[in-house]
Amino acid sequence: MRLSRYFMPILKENPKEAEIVSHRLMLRAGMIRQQSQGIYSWLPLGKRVLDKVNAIIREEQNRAGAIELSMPTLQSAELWQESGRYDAYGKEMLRIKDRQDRPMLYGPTNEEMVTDIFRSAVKSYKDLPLNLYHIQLKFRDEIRPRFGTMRSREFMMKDAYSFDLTREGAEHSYNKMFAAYLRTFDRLGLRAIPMRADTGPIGGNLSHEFIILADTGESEVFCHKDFVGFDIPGENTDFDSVEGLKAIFDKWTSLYAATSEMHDEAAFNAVPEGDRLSARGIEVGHIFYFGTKYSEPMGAKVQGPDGKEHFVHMGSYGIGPTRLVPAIIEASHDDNGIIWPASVAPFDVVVINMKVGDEACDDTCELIYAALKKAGKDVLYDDTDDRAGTKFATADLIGVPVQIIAGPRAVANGEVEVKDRKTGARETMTIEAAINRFVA
Ligand code: 5CA
Repeated sequence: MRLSRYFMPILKENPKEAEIVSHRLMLRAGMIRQQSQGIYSWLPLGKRVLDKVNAIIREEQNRAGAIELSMPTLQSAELWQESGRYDAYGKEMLRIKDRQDRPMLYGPTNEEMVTDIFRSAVKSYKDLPLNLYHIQLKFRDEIRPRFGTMRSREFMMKDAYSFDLTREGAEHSYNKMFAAYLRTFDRLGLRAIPMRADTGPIGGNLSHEFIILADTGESEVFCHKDFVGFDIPGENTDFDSVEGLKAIFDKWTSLYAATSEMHDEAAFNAVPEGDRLSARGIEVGHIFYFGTKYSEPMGAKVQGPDGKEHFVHMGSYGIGPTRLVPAIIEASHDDNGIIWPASVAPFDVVVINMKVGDEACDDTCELIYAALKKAGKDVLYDDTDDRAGTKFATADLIGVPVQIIAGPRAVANGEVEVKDRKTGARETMTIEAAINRFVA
């Protein structure tokens, strides 16, 4: 991508409305724009990061055996009347009437709709277990939308829904998502700690929130500090192994960890004082087991091996991609801007032409740009006529992991400078060596 032809509206000044660093940096880097309170456009740079986050979420959901579909944002009120949640959900639900005066709503979550899909097609235990997910916009008319896309009214959610014949089966489905979440957040460069949590309007009594520790987090959390060093389940995790996944779940729930709603002071005080971690955190995921709460009122049942009909046991599993992007920034930035983990960086590398119009600089940059693109890298080429200082500041602000800097003096020697955004380390090397770092 040539920056001169891209759309990346950088702000020079710090936006006054932004209270936390991620919101400030997302606005300054031209990643998002507020359209009305708590409703955002994702501008091209932001969209790239969001897509990469979603790609990782999707890979790990698929690895754990979940199957992707797509459900609409608008839902009919009837479904919610069946489950009894239409009235119970309250003011957070945006209610709409269509031209025939039929009550509709902008979905805050999809338990009812997915249960309806399930009951229309699945009749036998032989088709279980089943886990269906989508990555879709949601709307919750939050009283206090704030911190940009961290807590917005329209936001994206990966929501998965599992169906099993028995409680034991449902627990295995829960453990699959539990392990998938540990892997997902790790691949996003985050350390998320599962904590016992309140279930709120979703319901049930088994639930974990996945929390990232951050000073700007909205939740107050308490946990054993050893969680910070626990091993993440590997790529070869066997998601069909009931014992294997149970062992992962048991290990990750063996020490104290709770959000303030579930906090038990006495249990926390039993943790040796030096091991106690009391901090603020950001909830990036939340998983629930709620048994037959929706399947019973909505009549979602299957025939079991005993020939009888059984209401299915369900769970739901959410991750907030549009919250994850600012959460990653909260965890990874410095005074100059964002520092993206390579896995979600909007570009792998930025090529900075320090003297556009200088033949040697132009040729060198074009050569590097073409070679890296050919190697399948996402490359941003700063070919604008901005001052070098402005280009450096922009490259640091948008947080691309590697900068290749081509200035007249180095280029005259057949060299460029390669800067690591995270460490700030600069290395002068031949043009060929710079390319080979990515191609090899
Ligand atoms: N149906 C269940 C799970 S699929 C559910 O709705 N769970 S939830 O309410 O906990 O939301 C799941 C995730 O969505 C949260 O962990 C959070 O990451 C994200 N999320 C929830 N509300 C917001 C919001 N207002 N802004 C941004 N992300 C949000």
